[in-house]
Amino acid sequence: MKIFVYHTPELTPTGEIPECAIAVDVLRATSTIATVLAAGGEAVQVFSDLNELTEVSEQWPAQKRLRAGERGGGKVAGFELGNSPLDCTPELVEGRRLFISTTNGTRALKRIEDAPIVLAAALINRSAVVNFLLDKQPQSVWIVGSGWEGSFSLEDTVCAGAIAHSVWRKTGLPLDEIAGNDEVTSAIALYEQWEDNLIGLFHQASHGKRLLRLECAEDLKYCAQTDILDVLPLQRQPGIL
Ligand code: 3SL
Repeated sequence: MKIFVYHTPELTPTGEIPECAIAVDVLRATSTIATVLAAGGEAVQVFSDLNELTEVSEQWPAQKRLRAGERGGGKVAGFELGNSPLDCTPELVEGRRLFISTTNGTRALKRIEDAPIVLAAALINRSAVVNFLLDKQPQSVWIVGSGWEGSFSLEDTVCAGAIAHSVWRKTGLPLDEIAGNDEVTSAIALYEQWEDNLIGLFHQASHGKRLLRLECAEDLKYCAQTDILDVLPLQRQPGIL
């Protein structure tokens, strides 16, 4: 298995797809997706465009759907939810489909949706993703950070490093047999530096600071936890996990 890390969807190679592609948006889209599925959500359907989300979700029974929209960290007017995983309680989401569009995370998922295997990963479900990789042994794996509007993000890179580090340690292979590009080695180094203080890293991160200004400190704490949900958000058809 060769792992490649790309810091943003824009940095992924064009004209090729890996056997397995993993979208990461720790703050907060993939943390929210994992939470919804762990809480019994029927599925999560992702959209880049808010109007398309509204049109498609209207064809779904009202009592069986939830609409989540985030732009600039805030909730989109008229939607039931923004993008806080803490709002996604079993009481609210069980048996319902979440239709969601966020600034960066859902764009990353849309970018990789043509890969044969597509996953959504966050720190909270890291081990479920790693166990899947070790079991299926895909030849090529892309871990794609969502970043923020095309730029690098610490929180997505540290999660990519957490996944790659765990695969590396569990296989016992030399790092250069696992690392497909230099970004993998640097993501692992970032993870090794911060693994005992991920919340501290989030407080350094520009998007972490943005969310703190929006009074989302509890979201940061929740998303900084590792391996708390045994859930594998696996795409069943393009855009639907
Ligand atoms: O960019 C995104 O997709 C979001 O996850 C951003 S936020 O954490 O909801 O602000």
